[in-house]
Amino acid sequence: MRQFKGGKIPGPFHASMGQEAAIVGSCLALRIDDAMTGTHRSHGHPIGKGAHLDALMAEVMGKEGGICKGRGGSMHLADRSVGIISESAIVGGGIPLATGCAFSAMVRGVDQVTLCFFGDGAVNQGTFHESLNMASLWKL
Ligand SMILES: Cc1ncc(C[n+]2csc(CCOP(=O)(O)OP(=O)(O)O)c2C)c(N)n1
Repeated sequence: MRQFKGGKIPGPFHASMGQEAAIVGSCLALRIDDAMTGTHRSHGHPIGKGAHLDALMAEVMGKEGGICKGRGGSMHLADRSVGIISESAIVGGGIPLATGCAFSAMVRGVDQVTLCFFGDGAVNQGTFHESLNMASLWKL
């Protein structure tokens, strides 16, 4: 937050302070090859999944050395090397991606788990209801 106020972080900045326990509790149960999707606020989540802090911080600051070469910024910390398939500013956007990822694991016959983070606001989105419907039908 200090860096943002000091003008070091480009674009908007949505802190995930206060969400640490949920991140640690859920990510510790995952393997590195398990998948995860996050939101506009998912800063601590890649850390929980095992991402390297220097490349993560470089991404938040929009630098070339970042996990997405600084093109994604703080709302798109998708570190594929630790299984994060998407972090997105589109509220509810990660839920169908997580459903598709879980479907892919089922088709491939692997025991890979997909963890999907979203805020309570996303529950009001069609993607939430559609994705849960499909997940239930396909028994994901
Ligand atoms: C599809 C979509 N609609 C609206 C917005 C504008 N928007 C950005 S954050 C936000 C609130 C999200 O609430 P919640 O999912 O509970 O997350 P929080 O920021 O409260 O942690 C909204 C409506 C958006 N980014 N995407």
